[in-house]
Amino acid sequence: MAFDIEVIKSVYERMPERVKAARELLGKPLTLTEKILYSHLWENPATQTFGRGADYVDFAPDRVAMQDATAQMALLQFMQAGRPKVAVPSTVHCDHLITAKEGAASDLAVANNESKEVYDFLASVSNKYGIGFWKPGAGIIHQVVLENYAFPGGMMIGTDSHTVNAGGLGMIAIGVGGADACDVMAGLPWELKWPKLIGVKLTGKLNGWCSAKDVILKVAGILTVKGGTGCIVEYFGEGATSMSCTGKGTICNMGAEIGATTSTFGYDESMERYLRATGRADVADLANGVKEHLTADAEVYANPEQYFDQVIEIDLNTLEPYLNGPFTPDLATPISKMKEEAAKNGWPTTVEVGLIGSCTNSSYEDISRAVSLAKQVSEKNLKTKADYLITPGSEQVRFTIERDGFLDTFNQIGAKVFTNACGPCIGMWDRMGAEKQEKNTIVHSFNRNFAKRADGNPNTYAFVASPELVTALAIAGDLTFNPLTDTLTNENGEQVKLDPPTGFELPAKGFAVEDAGYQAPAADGSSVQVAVSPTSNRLQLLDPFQAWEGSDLTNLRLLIKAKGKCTTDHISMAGPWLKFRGHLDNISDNLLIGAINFFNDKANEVVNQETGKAGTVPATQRAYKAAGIGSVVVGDENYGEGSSREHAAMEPRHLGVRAVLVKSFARIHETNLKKQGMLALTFADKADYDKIQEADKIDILGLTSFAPNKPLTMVLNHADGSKDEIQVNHSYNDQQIEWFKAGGALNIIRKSVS
Ligand code: MIC
Ligand code: SF4
Repeated sequence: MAFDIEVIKSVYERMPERVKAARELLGKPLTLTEKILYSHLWENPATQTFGRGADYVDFAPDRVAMQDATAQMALLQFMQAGRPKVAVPSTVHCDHLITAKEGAASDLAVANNESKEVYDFLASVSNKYGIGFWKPGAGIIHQVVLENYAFPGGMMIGTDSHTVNAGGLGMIAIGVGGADACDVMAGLPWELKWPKLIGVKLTGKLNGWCSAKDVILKVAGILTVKGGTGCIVEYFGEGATSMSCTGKGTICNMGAEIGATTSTFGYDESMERYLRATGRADVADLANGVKEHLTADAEVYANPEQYFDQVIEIDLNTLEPYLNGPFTPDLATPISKMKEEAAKNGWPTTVEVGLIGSCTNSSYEDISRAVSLAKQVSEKNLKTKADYLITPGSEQVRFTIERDGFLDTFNQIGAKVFTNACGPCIGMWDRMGAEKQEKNTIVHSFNRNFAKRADGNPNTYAFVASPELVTALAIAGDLTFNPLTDTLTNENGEQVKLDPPTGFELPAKGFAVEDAGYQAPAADGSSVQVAVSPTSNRLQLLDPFQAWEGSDLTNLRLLIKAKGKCTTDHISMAGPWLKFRGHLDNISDNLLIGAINFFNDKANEVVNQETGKAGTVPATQRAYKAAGIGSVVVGDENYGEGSSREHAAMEPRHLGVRAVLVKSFARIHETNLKKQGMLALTFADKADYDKIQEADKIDILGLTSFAPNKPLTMVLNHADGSKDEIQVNHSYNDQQIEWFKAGGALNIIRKSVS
């Protein structure tokens, strides 16, 4: 039986009437997205319609998922909310803290030892508050959620940007910061700006070398890393229904890379097959009973232009495999153009390592298709040129692919299998020689390829592709090898061509697993003790942030004016810093160390304007804090792109930064800043970015009458005595302004409890 089947039942019971009411209210046919959103409103029935991209709306999500690197902060906050138990089903997944080095068995043992304190903390908090706990080695959060918890028509939030993966099973699943998760677990509504809707019509059918990954790689090329901001993407058409459920998951998962709030697909037979194969026939039967509510009304898909804000059409019959990168996931190059592009841009073309797996591409289908290529190595007397590494997404997938002989085939081409965890995808990869910082190329089936992300080397050129293409390029050892047209020279000196990949949507013998790694919480956790040592360097209880002083902010210093791309990896790097995710003061030592200073083009070097001396960003900010001086961070477009990690908002808050002023924000990061009581501001005129000078003293005026839709004023007092006054916008609503005034949203929950 599926977990929490009662929750699913009650969602399906109320769905028909809520969908009907929404259809009447809107007076038009509904998209799937609208059906799910309207049936999850905090207040039902809906009495008003909501403006897309305009209104903030309260929702009641069905569940919460957290991964270990973000759960620590989420749960440290939840512990302060004073509730005995989580209000909705919630889970914790230990997947981010395991370094990939030697291989699964020994790496897992090292992590269990190194991170024991954190795992024990997460296990005991989970036990106490009724949270399901997935142990290290059980798998990556999103794969485990897809296999066990996701259900068509449901709504969930998760403290990881790739929570959106569950859209593959027809959910509205959204990545959030830990403070948002804390609200929902505490039984409070969850707020989101009503999204705009992008429809993607998939015609034709995937064939040959193309896979679901290529659909999202192409979409990323079209929409770019910020094109989906504020939008939910709904996929439909014959190309959608003919694709596997896990393929849909891949598309939704990587939808985080276009900034989309989430992506989803209507319920269809592929989802039903997947539910049954993963032991959830009960969910499939229930879903079949409300089928028509789990997809859009027919009129919508027949005339999408009338119902979506933007429509994109992709013909799967003519789609080509893509390679996206380097350094950004939206630089999309079809494989047939790679030779030309690589030469033009001077990208190194020898592929050193091919990596498959991760939360977005480790389904049975993905692995079986990659294995069909690995098999050809011996059949065609080839030799694999690059290293080949695999991170399975879950123990269930790993156990099943081992049983079916796939791991043996991979072993024959010299593959190394890492723990079922994030590993290299999040910089937890002890790659030999990376410290030499040599220019090199890797190809992987992960989501993100920002500089330094996989191995810490800024000169690693990482390209994202399907597991099939990654395997072919690893065999060839050449980024410009086009398996559709090119041949390889085998060990006998003959020219051979790789046959297109083939695979299985689901295992013919069914999935199998001996120990999935799940630990159920205590029925009554009230006597469970949660201990945090005051001398720990991994965990630190949170002190409340100070409330707003009630006046305008004056004489602030510019901490850094960041130039160009500034993702959450630049603001709060992962990899070696993941170990401090439960200790706010320690992790604050990575604040903005990856951001490029506009004034010297260097990372992690700014001038302390009080002393005139150059120093690192965290040290300079600590000096301002010690002197009681607030500061401002200035950034470019899509600031805070990438992860949901709220550390990127809590660190500046903890160290005394008062405002972040940028050309535009990524959604999750903007909310995280607001939640933590920071000022998240945007330039009314983007050209004003150029007016910010290094030694400015900055005032923020208008805070005593801070109100929705009313811009604030920033005065830039330049060192030469001149000044500029600029208008800065914000998107705070009344409630968010209260968070600012209280010094953070948590201070309000805390107050309501005490
Ligand atoms: C990522 O893919 O960047 C991560 C690591 O999963 C993050 C979460 C984190 O930083 O802990 C995400 O995507 O939200
Ligand atoms: Fe883990 Fe990578 Fe997936 Fe993030 S994208 S959850 S780091 S596997």
